[in-house]
Amino acid sequence: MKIAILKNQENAYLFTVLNDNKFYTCPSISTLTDAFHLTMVEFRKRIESNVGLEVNGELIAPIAPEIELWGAGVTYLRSRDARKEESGVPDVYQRVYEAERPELFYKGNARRTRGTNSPIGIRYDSAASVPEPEVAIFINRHKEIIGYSICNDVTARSMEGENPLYLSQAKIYVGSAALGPYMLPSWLIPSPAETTISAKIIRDGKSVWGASTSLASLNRSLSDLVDYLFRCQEFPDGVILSTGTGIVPPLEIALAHGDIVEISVAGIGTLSNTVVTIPESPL
Ligand code: DO4
Ligand code: MG
Repeated sequence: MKIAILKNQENAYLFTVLNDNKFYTCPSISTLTDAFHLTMVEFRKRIESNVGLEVNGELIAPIAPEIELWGAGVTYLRSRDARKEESGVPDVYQRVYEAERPELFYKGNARRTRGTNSPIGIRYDSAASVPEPEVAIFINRHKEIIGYSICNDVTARSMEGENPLYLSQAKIYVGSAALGPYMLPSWLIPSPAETTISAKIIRDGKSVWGASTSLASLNRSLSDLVDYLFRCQEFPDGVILSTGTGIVPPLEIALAHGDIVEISVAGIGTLSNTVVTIPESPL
């Protein structure tokens, strides 16, 4: 069982339960925001017992207008080491990796987040950009993790490498976040070691880079990340947190216009997005 958000022919967004490759409405939950208002026990009861009509539509990112997307950073050794290699100030990454307080940053909202099969962006003014394949956790308003999905925290690598104070520009621009294709209810997630994360970049039909890791290599506990995220913050409609990348391409690999990025997480599925260059004035 997985949760999917579909856009139907009337352009309505439907909260659906995916079972045996078929999508069903859930009569007592209309939106992801509704789900984030329920306790986990109530959410589970409703999606397990209250399956409605079979429906179809286009898969869109599992997020809603009221829900923010945040990111955690330098939570895997690989992220720390890759950032130290490219940065003029490697010390900040070493220090945050070892610190009690994690790095947390705002990444976007529903308008900024692309679903599977929608294009993701690379900035025209960044010499190198990379995908960041991450597990995203869905946290309800009661601070409970109700589900897991896949996030691509696309990053303008050379911009962040030039100066970490450019982080917001490197992380938040048109097409810099992708999420989906589904949310796996948290009680169905495999063990951390079995929650493998793999990614590849496909160019002209051929894989030009690929790597994998697992959630077991995350250097922090999920509950610790959630605790820090909720410090001095209100999330009355819940929040999605991308937990950081354990996969970073080597310096000679950068995304190019037309590439396809595929990220697969065991138990959840594959998030696939084509890369487009974002010009200076996208509109
Ligand atoms: O420190 C900058 C961001 C780190 C990040 O996004 C990650 O480690 O995934
Ligand atoms: Mg990241």
